Order: sequence, then structure tokens, then C-alpha cells
Amino acid sequence: MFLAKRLIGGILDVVSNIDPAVFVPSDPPAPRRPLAYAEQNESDEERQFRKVFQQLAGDDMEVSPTELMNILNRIISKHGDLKTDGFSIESCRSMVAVMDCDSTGKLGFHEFKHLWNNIKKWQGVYKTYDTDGSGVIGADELPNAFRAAGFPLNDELFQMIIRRYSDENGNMDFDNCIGCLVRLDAMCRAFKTLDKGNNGTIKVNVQEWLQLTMYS
Ligand SMILES: [Ca+2]
Ligand SMILES: [Ca+2]
Ligand SMILES: [Ca+2]
Repeated sequence: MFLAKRLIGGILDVVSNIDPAVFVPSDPPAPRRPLAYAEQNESDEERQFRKVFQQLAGDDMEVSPTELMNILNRIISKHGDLKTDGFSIESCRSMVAVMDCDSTGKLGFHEFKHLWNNIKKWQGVYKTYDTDGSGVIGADELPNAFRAAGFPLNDELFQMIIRRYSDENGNMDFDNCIGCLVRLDAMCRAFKTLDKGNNGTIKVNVQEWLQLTMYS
């Protein structure tokens, strides 16, 4: 009710009680360079990645949510140590939405590469912080895992994340963990972009608020 009233008022102040400076979201995707320039100046690794991307993305040179789902599910089927019930189309639509900087509805090369590198990094964190080797991140393992991923949240936020992304026993499987971190990372980046004075407070109007929350 309170929120609705504030929204109708037109301006919403989002005040955070945690210091946003402690979050370490990943760097935003590199700005777009002219393709010819990019191709001439890329490293071998980038060239290889571009080839893989071209195969995954198909003729339109962008990765759709369905393509992303197929890729991720193909990969996790080869990793028996990561417990998962598979990436759902809903979770892939959400990941595409929060990574889709240029609003094409799909992931272009740089957007996809950014997501890919994060997933690789977080897969390492997941394995390292699954300390009992159960294949899932339990409620007791979660704070350290998220801290290692760059998100030292407080207890209240960890509890909320477990409520939203873990099962009834408090266990988070691999696809849920990646979905959660992709969103958390994107929301922290969005906050930092909007926090013009760098003082932990942002001011957004209803249009900006809905663009941020509904395309996510
Ligand atoms: Ca799952
Ligand atoms: Ca895009
Ligand atoms: Ca575990």
C-alpha cells in the first residue's frame, strides 16, 4: 500500500541500508566497437569465442532465450557434480532480459560473452563453496558462496534469497544459483548506474522503475 502510494506520487526513493560500495558486480559489457575493427584486434581466445558464438547464435547473430536454454542444458548434462533440474525457459528469459543492454530481446556477442564469463566464474564458486560436496548450496554454505561471488549481503537479504531461490530444505541447485546471481549482479550494476552521487541512494521515476523491474 505504502509502495503503491509512493508510486502514484510519481517518484520513488529507494534507500538502501547496506553500503553499495561493498558490492562488486561484474564490469558492464564492453562498448560496441565497429565489427571490422573488433575482428582485426581480437585475441586468439576472442576469435575462438566468436566462432563458438556464431554457431550458437545462428543466422541472426543473437542468442534467444530458447537458444540460451538449450546451450546451458547441454553443458550441465555433462557436469554430473552440479545438481540441477535444468534451466527453465522462464529463467533464461529473465537472464536475457537483464543482460540485454541494447533492448533487442536477445543477446548479442558482447552481452553473451559477459554472461558467459560470469557463469564460468560462478560455476567455480559454486563448486568451491559446496563444502560438503552435496551438489547443492545449502543455507549454511550460501553466505560464503555469495561473498566469494562479490555480494556480501546481510542476513536479512540472504534469508530472502533462500526463500526465493532455494527449495523447502534451503538448498539451492545450480540453475537456481546462476539465475539468482545473474539477477543480483545486474541489479547491483543498475543501482550503481543510477546512483549518480555515489551515496547509496537512487531516485527513479515510475517509468524507470517499471522498465527496470518488469524487463528482468
Ligand atoms: Ca533448479
Ligand atoms: Ca541485445
Ligand atoms: Ca552443499
